[in-house]
Amino acid sequence: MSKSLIYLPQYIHPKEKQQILSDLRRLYPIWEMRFSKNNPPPEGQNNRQLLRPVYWLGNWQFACLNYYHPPKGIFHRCVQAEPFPPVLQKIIDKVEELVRQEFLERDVPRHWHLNTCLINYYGSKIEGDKKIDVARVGEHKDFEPGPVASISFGERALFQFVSSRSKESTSQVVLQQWLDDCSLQVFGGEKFKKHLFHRVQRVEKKCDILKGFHTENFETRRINLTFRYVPTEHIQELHKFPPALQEDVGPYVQELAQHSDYFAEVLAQSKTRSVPSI
Ligand SMILES: O=C(O)CCC(=O)C(=O)O
Repeated sequence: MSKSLIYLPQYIHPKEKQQILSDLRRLYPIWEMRFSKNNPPPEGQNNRQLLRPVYWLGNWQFACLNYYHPPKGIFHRCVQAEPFPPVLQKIIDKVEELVRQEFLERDVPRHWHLNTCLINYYGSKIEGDKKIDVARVGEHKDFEPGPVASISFGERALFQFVSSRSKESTSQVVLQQWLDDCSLQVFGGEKFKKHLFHRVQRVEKKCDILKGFHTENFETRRINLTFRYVPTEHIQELHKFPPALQEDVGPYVQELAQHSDYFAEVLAQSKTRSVPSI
């Protein structure tokens, strides 16, 4: 029978885990703000920092560019970014095969392939001598077309699919799943991708801290990688973005460029090759 939700514990082999975590230890995740000068918060809202440091591979969807959101929000949302390290690419090739075998054809768009990866770091913020647990994600949908695949490392997380909240009632949990270390979850289709929202309610605290990641003032206890598909024509080099948007993401790119040759080149190109506004 075809599926639209898969959960496979121990999908990642311990050797692959070791290699992936060592690749991730070379990255310097950043803290993004939700809004920016040219994309200010809506009336009555303040700008805010995301609850966790993040890193993106394949293409970077900066929060202040409002994420990829078809049908209207498709241009100037996805900045071309670093490729997946080889071990991840190999795993993702296998996941794509699994999806093509198991999912209904109508739930897998033409040209679908997992070319985008959001790396979320879950844990506690360290402020002076206080630790503030921020290991959660509020209910939302992922708007990239087709199935989304998710790989987890570290402490297990309580992941929930929920029906949307209305004015009268809070959201109802339709299905929940603990996502374990080394597990793979894939979801797609009308119900899990289009209709329901999903959220991470909490991450266990069994003192299994993940060490050696460049998450400043932050104690990481879970790392989750979600793989998505953005049509390649909607992924653009930063120097082709409108100057105002380049200005908004400029500080983040500068920060990334301090530790990434790739983003150092992106920064150089955005200084020399940008098309001036008319
Ligand atoms: O951490 C997870 O398991 C899910 C993350 C998530 O919902 C997302 O990246 O959109």
